[in-house]
Amino acid sequence: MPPLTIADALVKSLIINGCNTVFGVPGIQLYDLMDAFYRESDQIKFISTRHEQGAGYMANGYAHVSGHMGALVVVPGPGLMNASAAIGTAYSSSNPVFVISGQIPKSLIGRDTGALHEVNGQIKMIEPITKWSRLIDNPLNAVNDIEEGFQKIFNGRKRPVEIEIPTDMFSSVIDEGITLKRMDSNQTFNYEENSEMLQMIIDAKRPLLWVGKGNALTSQLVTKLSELINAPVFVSGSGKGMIADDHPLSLGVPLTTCPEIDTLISKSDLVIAIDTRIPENQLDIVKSIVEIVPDEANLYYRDMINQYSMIGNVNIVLTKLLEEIKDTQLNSIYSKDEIASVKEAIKLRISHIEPQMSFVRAIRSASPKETILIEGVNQIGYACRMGYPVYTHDGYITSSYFGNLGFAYPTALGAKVAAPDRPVVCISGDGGFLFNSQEMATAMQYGIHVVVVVFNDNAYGNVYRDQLNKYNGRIIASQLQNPDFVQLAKSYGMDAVRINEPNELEIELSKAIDRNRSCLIEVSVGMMPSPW
Ligand SMILES: Cc1ncc(C[n+]2csc(CCOP(=O)(O)OP(=O)(O)O)c2C)c(N)n1
Ligand SMILES: [Mg+2]
Repeated sequence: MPPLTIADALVKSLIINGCNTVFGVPGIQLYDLMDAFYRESDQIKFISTRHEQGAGYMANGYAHVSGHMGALVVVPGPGLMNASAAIGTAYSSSNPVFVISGQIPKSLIGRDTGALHEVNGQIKMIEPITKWSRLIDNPLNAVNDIEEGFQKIFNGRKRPVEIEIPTDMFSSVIDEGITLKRMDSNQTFNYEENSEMLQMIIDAKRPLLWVGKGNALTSQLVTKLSELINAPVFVSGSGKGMIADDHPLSLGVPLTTCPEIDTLISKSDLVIAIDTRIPENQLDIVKSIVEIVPDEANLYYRDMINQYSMIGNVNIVLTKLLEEIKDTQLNSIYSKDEIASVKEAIKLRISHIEPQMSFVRAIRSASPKETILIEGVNQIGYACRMGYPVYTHDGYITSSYFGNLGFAYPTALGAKVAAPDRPVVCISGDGGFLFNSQEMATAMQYGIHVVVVVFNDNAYGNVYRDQLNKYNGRIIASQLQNPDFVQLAKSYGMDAVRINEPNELEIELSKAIDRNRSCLIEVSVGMMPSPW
């Protein structure tokens, strides 16, 4: 057998740790790594994209839906920088993406010689958007370093990690006695230390759950907890679907324009925040928080309210919590009618957002329950966040607090790779779509069939509207001249159609989902009112 190199060890470790797909763009610093991928190509697939940002978003969408991890391979410098908006999105969305970046030759690092793709201090650049990063430049430690990367990605908050390997190190031979290991989650939780918080939950008369993103088990546990303690449930955008939206206790993403919601929050004596941060503009009406978080307590609201933190694997904490309280007399005093009337008030408020809600209803009725919807940063996307009901824990993907244009379409492609049997629908604006429309080529090359709905108002529409309304019509840099989207999509070999009305959208989307082929639906729209 030929000796094992760092490149081989890395590719084999990816496989051992359950990764069967990587996204990326090759380049000269990665040639030895690419050759190692070639040797294992029956076990791990390399999806080559048309821009590193596209690859990063695909890894993000893949991580979100697979519940495991996404993997991204990029050349150093511009490759990693191109991917950085996507890595930042994965960071903000708590999606685990294993980033593998090349590096310039070991002897040149830090010398500022102008080596191809050099960014002097590259690792510092990536630090704020990864939970851990490491330059691997010593064959003696390489396997330990790689294993530490997997250990970090599987434990605590799920966020990107990055390793970077100098181009001349990939072919370095590692000790042949080394066995590559599968890493696992090893988080524990000391329940006794948290008994005070348990009592607070038992005592609460008006508990409220506020839930961020989690996996299928988190969703089951959250639903059980809400039923057991009779607590209404708010979710963050990324948490949509953690409790099915047709559940009587589900109140969706808390609108800031609904007085009934403000009243409910301000009358609550305890908010139980499950892996989420309470939006700052709603924090001032919250009295007390018990939060369940995987890593560190959220410090930013500590000075403003009573805050208690249970830190540990969220599913372990919730399982213990349910065991402890299942035979206890609880104190929640909500009546069914009270919660139902808040639900009704929310529905009414959302129904006034037009024309957006007519499109949202059309999208929902055309999409089977198990559909995965990707909410782009556009006017229909904002309305979806408020009014598109979700029934599965992973049925809705946002860009979280990054809120970045361009994330939606490639993220949708990554989601489809992870869930090939489920419909995936991407909601985009004309502005956002052209940030990464080149990935239509990747979709067709690899047969990744999502439906993208492009709402075309020939504008960065919400910017345009704000300039019109808030800046007295001083329109600057917000009008767009677009290509013919239908022709553009067809030139890639996709199905494409242009329509105007919500009822046409329902028909065309339903047909496109049934065909399970790549499709672009352009919807011509005009200016829309603010939903806020
Ligand atoms: C990366 C990035 N750049 C700029 C913005 C600022 N921004 C927010 S929404 C928006 C306009 C979006 O236009 P479009 O995708 O056409 O959607 P529309 O508002 O027209 O519905 C812009 C420029 C952003 N959110 N992200
Ligand atoms: Mg637009």
